[in-house]
Amino acid sequence: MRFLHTADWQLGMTRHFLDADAQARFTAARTDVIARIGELAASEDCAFVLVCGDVFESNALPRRVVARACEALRQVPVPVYLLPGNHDPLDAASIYDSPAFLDAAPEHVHVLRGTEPVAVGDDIWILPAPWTSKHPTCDALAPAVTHLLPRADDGAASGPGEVTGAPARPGEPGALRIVAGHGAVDTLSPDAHDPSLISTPGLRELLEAGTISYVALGDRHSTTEVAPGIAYSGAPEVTDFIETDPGNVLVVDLADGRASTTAHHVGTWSFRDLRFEVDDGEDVAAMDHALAEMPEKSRTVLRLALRGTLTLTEHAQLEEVLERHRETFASVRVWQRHTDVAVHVSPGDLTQLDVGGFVAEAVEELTEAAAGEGADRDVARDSLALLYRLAGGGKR
Ligand SMILES: [Mn+2]
Repeated sequence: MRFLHTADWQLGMTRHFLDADAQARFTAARTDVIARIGELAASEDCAFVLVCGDVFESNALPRRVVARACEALRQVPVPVYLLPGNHDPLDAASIYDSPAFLDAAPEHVHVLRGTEPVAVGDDIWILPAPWTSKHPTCDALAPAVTHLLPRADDGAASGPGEVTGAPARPGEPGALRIVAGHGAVDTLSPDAHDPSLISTPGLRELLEAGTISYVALGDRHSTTEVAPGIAYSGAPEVTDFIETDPGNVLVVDLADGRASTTAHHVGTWSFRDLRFEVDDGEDVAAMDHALAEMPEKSRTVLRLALRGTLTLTEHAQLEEVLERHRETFASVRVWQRHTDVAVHVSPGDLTQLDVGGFVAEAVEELTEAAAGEGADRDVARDSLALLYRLAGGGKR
């Protein structure tokens, strides 16, 4: 038995560093990846697609985001199970209860609204743990795992028709049971006081005993194996710089009750942190070349850490290079916290500045301050760099 595990679609996500044009492409990419997931599910012979939370960026999104998501879901040729996560919890304002969703959701798309086991095949069960608020007060998986705790009449199996009453272990002893959850796990979270933290030792025991076959998780946007049989699929399209391995979905094989996963890259966007040492014009030209060589610029977001010392002329060249690449990349930002480019004034810089009168006097004063150690040194350097650009210096 095979299925496709994904999560954290974060449909409708906005990023402050994208301009309107890039944001529109980013938004479209998050929807377009759904069709590729559908194609992969078909080509890999997956029985269904399981989305482990944060399908939507929030419960309050423009109607068109939901409409386009439903339209994309329509193209997925297998059943799709959506688990509400912390971004789209099943609370009073749930997006899954909005007319936009209810009117447009295709019939083969199912929202995992409760913690009762859901039969998804011949003795194959999903044990869902949907979020019902943004701040759960207990282990996010506890409500689903309750069904697996030993019972007084342990050994008696219940059938598909009997799961709506008191919690019971679903299916025959050999049933395939997949836990679907969302949230941080104890072994990876730095916040030990988070009440929703998912405890892994119990899950590992259930896996080893064969009571469950796989724990499908969402929340962590990088593909991560927590332990054998417990995994985060990661987000199918990147959402942040901190992610180490985003853009994947997992095809999960369940054979003999054990799971094996294969990651497939489906993402089209990338967020890159780059560092450059810039100490002269050649360094700036090398950076220019490195950026020019990068592929898929319209879907690449850059954050640059720059270090070095440049003359006014070279600094103007740097600014020109950055501005030019901003035309083709989705975003090019200088990461101020990790950037330290000192600008100094060389005699050559000033001979290029064709200014006279009071401007020349100001340049002289600023040059003195820029060369000194006073508190106004940086302001003087920035002012000179600006003046230099405004006066048309450094044009090639
Ligand atoms: Mn998420």
